[in-house]
Amino acid sequence: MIRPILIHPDPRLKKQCDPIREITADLRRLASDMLETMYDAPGIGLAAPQVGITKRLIVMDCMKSPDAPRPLILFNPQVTWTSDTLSTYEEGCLSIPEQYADVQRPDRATVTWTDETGTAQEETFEGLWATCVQHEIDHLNGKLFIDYLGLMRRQMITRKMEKLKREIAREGR
Ligand code: K2U
Ligand code: ZN
Repeated sequence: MIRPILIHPDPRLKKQCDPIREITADLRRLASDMLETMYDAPGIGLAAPQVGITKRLIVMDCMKSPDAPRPLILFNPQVTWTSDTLSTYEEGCLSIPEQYADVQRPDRATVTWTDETGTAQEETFEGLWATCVQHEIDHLNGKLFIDYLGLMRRQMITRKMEKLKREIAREGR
């Protein structure tokens, strides 16, 4: 099912998420709900804290082409290597709607994780996948892309999100 995505500021988006000890049916259901929620947004990545679950789980599909989706479910993802070379991408975030800013990150990252079958995986991502996986793993450590911006820019975006949340709350009444 499609789950509501938390909007910044929210304490659950700033938490250090808990490691997953056992891949249960509930966690596999959460992962499939997260993929459904991500495609609906639409997005190319989503982290569990964004749907209010502060556990170390992310999903991604930076599909190369629309007819070749490649949904990935990553439990306890860890970056084990990053390139010295950096790339800049104009990032957004489903928890900070309509705000975009250039963020510089290593252009390649090696990640290890456990997949939904319980199998250990390792892959070196590059391009948009590298940007996306680092953006999602930041979410598991309570870090948002606006944390890479200057204080003024971050405060301006946070104030815009607080206004948006007030408007959503008024609509809801
Ligand atoms: O984590 C999220 O909020 C989903 C992010 C993932 C992402 C952000 C920046 C750069 C790459 C991935 C996005 O909102 S998904 C939306 C999107 C779609 C296409 C390209 C970039 C971002
Ligand atoms: Zn995000």
